[in-house]
Order: sequence, then structure tokens, then C-alpha cells
Amino acid sequence: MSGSVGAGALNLETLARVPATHRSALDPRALSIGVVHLGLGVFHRTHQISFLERAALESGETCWGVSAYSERSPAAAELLAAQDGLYSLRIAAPGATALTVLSSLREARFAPGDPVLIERLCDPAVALVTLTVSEKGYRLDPSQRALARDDPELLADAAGRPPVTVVGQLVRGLEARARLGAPLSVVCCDNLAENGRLLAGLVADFATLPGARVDGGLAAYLESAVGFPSTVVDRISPAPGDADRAAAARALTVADAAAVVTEPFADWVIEDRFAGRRPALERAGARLVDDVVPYAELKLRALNGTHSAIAWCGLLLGDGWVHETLARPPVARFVAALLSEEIGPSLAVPPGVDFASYAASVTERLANPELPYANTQVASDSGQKLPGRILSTVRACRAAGIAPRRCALALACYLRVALSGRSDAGDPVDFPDGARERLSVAAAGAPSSAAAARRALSVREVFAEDLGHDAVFVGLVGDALEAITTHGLAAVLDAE
Ligand code: CS2
Repeated sequence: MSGSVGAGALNLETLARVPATHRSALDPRALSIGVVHLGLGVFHRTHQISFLERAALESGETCWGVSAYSERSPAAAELLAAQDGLYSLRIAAPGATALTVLSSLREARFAPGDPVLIERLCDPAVALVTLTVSEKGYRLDPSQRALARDDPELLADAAGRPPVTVVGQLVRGLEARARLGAPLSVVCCDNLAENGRLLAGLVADFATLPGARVDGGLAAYLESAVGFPSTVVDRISPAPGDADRAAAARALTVADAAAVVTEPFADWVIEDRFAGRRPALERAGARLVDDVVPYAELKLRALNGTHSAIAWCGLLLGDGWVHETLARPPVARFVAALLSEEIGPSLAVPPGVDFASYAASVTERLANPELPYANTQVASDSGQKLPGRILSTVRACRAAGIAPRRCALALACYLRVALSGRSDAGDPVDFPDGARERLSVAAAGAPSSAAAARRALSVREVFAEDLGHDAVFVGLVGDALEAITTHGLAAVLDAE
């Protein structure tokens, strides 16, 4: 990677000027590439890179440097390429902070159409592919856990152009690698239930898209030499801001445009289904287990479900940040009840986990004032996030005979802010979420909140077939939406 962007910027040459306390003990120049990563966002930098860095330090292996690709825009890849892959990770907690330049990111490029990505995927020295492309990045029909078969980009990739979609890139890389036969582990690190199984299904599905041209050898290779372990990833990592970059520059004495910030907590639970070699991730604290499903359900429903619920409440209440919303006693009470009366009792917790302690740690982490997380960031792509985070609890509650009242109130908050685009005080609220338009079209002209809820819940792409036909659930959401619309969320929460 080439690089300096100026004497004052972090890169391999200026690294020597960074105070030793802020440098990793791992020499970036000594690392060779063994990992390909798709989705070069903040979370990759705070999570997988930090596990790989620790694993390399603990094991002494220098063969797990990362070649990472941004997917949506070239911006992150350009920033990191200009810094020779170097960036600082700050860990922020009340009363403690640590800031270190990590070494493991060795190459940063823009994926769509890049032939180097396919070359890397065929390199026998690469044994691991990790992905953090967000729920949206897989181009799913969310209610089906399958590819959206009418997605024009997927169809164009399937017909054989240089791939622009994530699944298209994986398929083309795997197709080429199949000729080599070298094993590979593809590790999905997005917040989706049974994410490895899901991704394996999407890769297989690609060949069935209309007009798809896929090499006949791929299926046998997938079967015999490619592992798709499911995972659970956890580390709260907000989008960094100017103040974070300024703090990094002060500590490092050189500018770091790719600086990121995260919390002390980090978890990576991985199903032990690798194919071939892998980094010693367990030496970095990753947990290798036979079955990730209970861990995934716990994390998606208790942490992410709560996060989303707080964010929707916060947007209606006019708050910018998650910790600010959670500091409101009525919201804290609502969240506690959501966890203890609906999420906890409808969940099969993993062996050895005490749900009440887990729930307490979740609320403590989300309340961390040192790590402001924007309500709009959590609310983005809500339509894609809802099924695993909230609807799973709704279904489990219905099956267990529990009335999902708090889930219904959370969803009503989402519908209220998504449909109105305003806070309760009437201020405009905006967040990117493809489902909003569909829901607005469905609910347009509804004569009452109950009718708006009924129509919105019949949007199959978000709520699947079952929930729109569940009269009890539709009634709960309708009542909650009516109450919020009439009295405002603050009054509704006060009366809870
Ligand atoms: C958040 C997650 O933005 C969001 O949707 O709920 O990114 C959350 O911070 C992580 O999953 C924590 O591990």
C-alpha cells in the first residue's frame, strides 16, 4: 500500500513518532495477508481487527493480516489506504480510556468490480473471510431469509458482470477458488439470527436467480471445503465524530482520520465449524461453541431489541442520544419491563447465563455517557432490523401466552416516527430506512391509528405473513399507536 498524505498524518512512516504507549506491540510490516474482510466500517475496526490483533500477539502468528474492502462507498477505503491501514482504537468508559494504533489492517480497497478482491479470495494464504456489511448489505427479502429475487443489482451480478453486490462478490471468489480446492471459512459478523447458515443459503441461492451463470463446480466445493460458522458479535461502536479524531490526534501527535471509539466490552461467539486453518481467536477471548443460536437470540433480542426500542422512544421524545433517552426514568422503567416481562421469559438462555445479570449489563452499557450513540444511527434500517430484534420476541411471547404489550408499544413508537417523520413536539426527524416508504404507502389515508397500524403490519416484506393476521398483536399495536398519537409518548410512558 502506498502512502503518505502529508507529514502530519498517521502512516507506516510516521508511526515511529507515535508515543510507544499508543502503539501496538505487533509490527505491521511483519504481517502477511490471511484474512479478507467485506464491509470496512467502524465495527470491523473496533471488533474483528481487535480480536485478530490480540490473537496474533498471543500466538505469535504473523499470517493473519487483513485485506479489507468497503462496499457502499470508497471513502473508508481511501482514508485507510492513505494511512497504510493504520488507525487508532480508543476504549471509552467512565474513568478510563486507552488509545492504541492497531496493525492488523494491511490493505484497504473498494470492493465493487475490484479484480484484486477476487484474486485475494483465491489466494491459498487466505483462509478466512469475515463480513460486516449490515443487515441491508445482503439484499435480503427480510421476511424470507432469502435473496430479494427482484433486486436489479443481484440479477446483473448473477448474469456475469464484475460483481457489485456482496453475495455476488463472494460467489465469484468462491467459484474461482473452487478450482484450487483450498478450504475457506466464511464468517458472517452481522446482527442476523443464524447468520452463517443464512449466508451459506444466500450463496447457494445466487445460482438460482433468473439468468444466473454460476460455475457447475461451485456446489460441490461449498459442500466439501467451505465452512460458514454462525457467530454472535457484540461491541457498541458509534460513528466517530470530530471530537474523537481530535482526541486521537492529540494523543498520537499525528492526525488520524480513521480513528474509532468503542466500549471496554467485546464478545465474539463463534460456532466451531471452520474449514481449514484459522487464527487463534480463542486466545483473544472469542468463545467457540457448538451452537450459537441461544447466544444469538439473547444478544439480538435483549441488547439490539432494547437498543432499537430506546432509539424509537428517543426520536419521539426529541433526544439525540441513546444514553440521554435511557436516563429518563420512565424510559428506564419501560426498558426494564420489556426485558424482564417479555424478552427474558420468552427466551431460552444459553447454559450458565443468568438473564437478570445479562439484562443489567445491557442497560449499563447502553447508558455509558462516554460513548454517545445517536438514536438516528440505531433507527437506521429499522425495517431490516425489526425481525430479529423485536418480532422474534413478539412471536415467542405469543407462543408462551405472554401479551407482548411492551414490544407493541416499541413498534408503535417506530410506526409513529417512521410515518410522521416528526418528534412528538413536531420537529422533523429523519433516518435512512427503506421500509418507511412502504409503510407510509400502506398506511396512507388510514381513518384511525388502529387502521394505520393494521395496514402497516400487513406489509409482508417487514412483518411477514403471520403478524399482520394476528388480531391480538395488531390490536395491541393499534391501541399503543392511538395512545401515542393522542397523548404523546411522554404521557403514555408516565402512565405505564
Ligand atoms: C445497534 C448495534 O446500530 C445498531 O443498530 O443496535 O450496532 C449495536 O450497537 C451492536 O450490535 C452492539 O454489539
